[in-house]
Amino acid sequence: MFPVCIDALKRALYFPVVRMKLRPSSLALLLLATLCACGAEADDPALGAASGLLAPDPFADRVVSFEPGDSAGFGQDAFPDIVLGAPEGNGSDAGSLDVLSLGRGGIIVLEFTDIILRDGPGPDLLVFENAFNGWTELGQVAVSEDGQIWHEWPCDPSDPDGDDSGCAGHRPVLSNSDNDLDPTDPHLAGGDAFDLADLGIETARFVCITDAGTNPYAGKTGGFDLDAVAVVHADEP
Ligand SMILES: [Ca+2]
Ligand SMILES: [Ca+2]
Ligand SMILES: [Ca+2]
Repeated sequence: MFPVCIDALKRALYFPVVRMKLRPSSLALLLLATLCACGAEADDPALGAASGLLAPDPFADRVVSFEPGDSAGFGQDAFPDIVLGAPEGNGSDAGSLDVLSLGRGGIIVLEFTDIILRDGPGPDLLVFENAFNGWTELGQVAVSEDGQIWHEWPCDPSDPDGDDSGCAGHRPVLSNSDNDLDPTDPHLAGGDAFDLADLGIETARFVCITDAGTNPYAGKTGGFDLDAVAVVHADEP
């Protein structure tokens, strides 16, 4: 069970996710994010072909709920599209701007509507933050089949530089819509990989990411910065 994710979904029944209005003060940030995104999103057929999954696409389809924490704000002008679709990684030396900052303790729940995440050999889910050059902001990841019963990968954020914390947000993101790096290949795409077998479950449709609460928080870019999530193994419903 993962109570914060259950609570987030319950609250979403009363406060459904809506697109946020553009604020003039955020135009510059939106421009930066747009330039980085380069226009590829969930329904881009070319990207699907590159990933080996013609249809449906391998990325999150819907944001079920988002509860920003303190020092969130960045990326909200382009929400929810900014966390749907392909990752827009900038490699090991720069972080993507195509991200949504969760803020301190922020929680986001995503859903796959046209595919079902399933357990295959090795990693099954990739989570893309914008880590680079040892600059890490970690988040805890949980999944659910029905949005009620949650299974979380153990996450210890006390060692942000260690790769074995179990959290997301360690590894730089290499794949983007301008290169040929398959965003569903754990060996090529970058990002942090998660295996359903470690949780003892076979399928999932919902992904919940919670800022670890131990990251830098300032301005509007605080905490875990979510770029995208992608399936490695999936079935059609
Ligand atoms: Ca697996
Ligand atoms: Ca970051
Ligand atoms: Ca993104």
